[in-house]
Amino acid sequence: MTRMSVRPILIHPDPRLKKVATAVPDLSDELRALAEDMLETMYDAPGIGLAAPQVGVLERLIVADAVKDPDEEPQPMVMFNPEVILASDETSVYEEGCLSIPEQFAEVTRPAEVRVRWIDMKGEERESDFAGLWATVLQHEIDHLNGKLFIDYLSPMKRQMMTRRSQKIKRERMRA
Ligand code: K1U
Ligand code: ZN
Repeated sequence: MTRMSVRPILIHPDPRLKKVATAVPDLSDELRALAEDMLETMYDAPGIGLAAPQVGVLERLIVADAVKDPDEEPQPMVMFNPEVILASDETSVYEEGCLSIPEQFAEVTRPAEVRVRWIDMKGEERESDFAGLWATVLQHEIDHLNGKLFIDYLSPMKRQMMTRRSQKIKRERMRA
């Protein structure tokens, strides 16, 4: 068995975070190992989601675990080629964060419920409905696969402010 590892997370601005990721044609041991590394990276951060472009891999793969309560059983999810196939008219507002835009949060409005179709770790097609934090996180992660960040939903002025702050944090982390 190969050992899982924590991978470095790209910090905005980075051109790789603005690209559209490519669909995964077939599952391979390499892709499954990437998924395991991404789960390890997400839990280590800590975060409740992570998309492959955030670790510099431009393929359509996301991981998530929206169980925030440490007393509850973790629910790691791995999704290859995830797609929102149905979204509710009803919306919800959540104060989102992003591991690629550290230490910054802003309210984003999204559909409250979504139906997602994806390929699981066994290579099987799955479909399920998600609500609450799960719906928010999965939409945020699928946006990453399309080169979209949560700050793209904000006003140009707020987006510029958060980009500058992220750039400063990125420089400080590179010097450290
Ligand atoms: O995609 C990412 O950058 C991960 C991001 C996911 C996300 C959070 C909130 C709303 C939408 C999407 C994060 O995980 S940021 C960190 C975070 O929210 C968190 C960290 C530890 C415990 C609980 C939450
Ligand atoms: Zn993010």
